[in-house]
Amino acid sequence: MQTRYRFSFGPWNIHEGADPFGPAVRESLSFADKLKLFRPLGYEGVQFHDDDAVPGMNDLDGAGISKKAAELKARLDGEGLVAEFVAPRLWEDPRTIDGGYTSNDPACRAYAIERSLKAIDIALELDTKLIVLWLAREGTYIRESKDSKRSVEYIVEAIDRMLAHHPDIRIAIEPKPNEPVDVAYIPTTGHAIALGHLCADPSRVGVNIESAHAVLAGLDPSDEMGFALAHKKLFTVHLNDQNGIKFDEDRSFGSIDLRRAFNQVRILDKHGYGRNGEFIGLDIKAMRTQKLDKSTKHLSNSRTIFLKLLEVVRGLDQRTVDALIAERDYEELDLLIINALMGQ
Ligand code: XLS
Ligand code: MG
Repeated sequence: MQTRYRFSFGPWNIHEGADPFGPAVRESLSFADKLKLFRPLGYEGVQFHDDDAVPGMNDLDGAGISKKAAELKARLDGEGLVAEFVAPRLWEDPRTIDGGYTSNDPACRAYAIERSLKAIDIALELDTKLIVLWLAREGTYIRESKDSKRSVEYIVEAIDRMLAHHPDIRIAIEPKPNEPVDVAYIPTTGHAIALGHLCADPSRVGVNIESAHAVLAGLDPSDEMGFALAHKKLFTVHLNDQNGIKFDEDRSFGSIDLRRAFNQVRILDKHGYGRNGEFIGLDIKAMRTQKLDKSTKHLSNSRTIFLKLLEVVRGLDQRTVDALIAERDYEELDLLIINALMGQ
């Protein structure tokens, strides 16, 4: 039976084009307007940062947060959308300047944990049990500023608090090797999976693999996905593309290296990713040069590219592939794949 894929993205993927060297170049769309775009673009899942879901959450008490989240759930229902995950945004508040869970200031560490527990409360109201943890500032600019062993223990303590907060929530760690910090403590899929085994309930800790983050670590995203699949840890994905080891580009899926994208689709489809409700999540940004009225093409294009690559994957003559593998004729297999990608 073939998987029918469902697609998701986050409201931050419709973006005003600001970068570290220049301001916004497109007007902001309201959150309500963004929500209306999902279905026409072919997406049914919404990825949330906690404060995308409940703006101003730091100023609300538990009841206030739940009420706002319940209102959002009704709006999602009205648009025919579901929440895929909620991610605590632990990188903008002044209390997270030196990291969240690994901050050297105990009050800041306490804030990061409290904020994460509130993100779980929001997720439960939105009827999702998946929490994504991008550990943006859990790392250092200079090694001497923190103790790397103690930092890993702090992250484990924070995750254990989250796991204890609700018995059904699952945590997908999104590894990234650098940016915004110089060096992150959980840079790769392997680190994230190993970290999960230090936690109180490893079965509820997995990964969100972002293609670009794997490339930034000098790794192949499809092999990272295979590693996670072998561990039954691929809770979700952030597909996109990345032109080499530089700043995080979040380019449209397949737009830089089509064969690398093909191999991600191949490994996901071959091993039944999506059959337990996992989404094909995108994490992509329109180029800064794109005009406002055409600034969602990266979303439709990425989905189209995924589905076209899926046709290529499923259209391969597996007997020929197997015969070439048996012959160890990888030169011919190479040409066969390239021809398939060129539509021949
Ligand atoms: C940033 C992250 C993004 C979200 C989730 O690189 O890719 O996934 O912010 O927290
Ligand atoms: Mg991401």
